[in-house]
Amino acid sequence: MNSVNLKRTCAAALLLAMAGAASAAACDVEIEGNDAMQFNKSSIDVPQSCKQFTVKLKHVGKLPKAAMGHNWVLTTSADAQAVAADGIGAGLDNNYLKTGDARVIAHTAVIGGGASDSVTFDTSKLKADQSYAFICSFPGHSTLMKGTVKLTK
Ligand SMILES: [Cu+2]
Repeated sequence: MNSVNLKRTCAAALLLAMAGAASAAACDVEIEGNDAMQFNKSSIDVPQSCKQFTVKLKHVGKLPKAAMGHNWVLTTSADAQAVAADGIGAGLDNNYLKTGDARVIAHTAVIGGGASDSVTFDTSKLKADQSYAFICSFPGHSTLMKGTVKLTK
């Protein structure tokens, strides 16, 4: 094979690899929380083709979890604010979530600056016709730290 053909072959292989990466659904996502009480995403798509989906939460700030802790909590949109309100009394040790709260579909631990945590859930827990939300249930955070979750094809 001459070098021109070799280059063409390599380019074709690269294109095929890129096409493969684009069509395969990503079954995980990373989301960041910061010291300004913000997530860096306002929506997350969960592909139906994934059996399980993983959310990795990274706290890119410096403040400790007692002052600026963040978690990632998945509920239906209708339940989100009530879950946050009921979580306030649960305290940091319970990740600001009422113990055994059946409205919580998935959640990470509350983490502080520099830390990460992840949660993996079965996508069968989500219905295509239902609207879902994610929040941080640290007291006072869910008004700013929230977004939507959608099951996508
Ligand atoms: Cu938070």
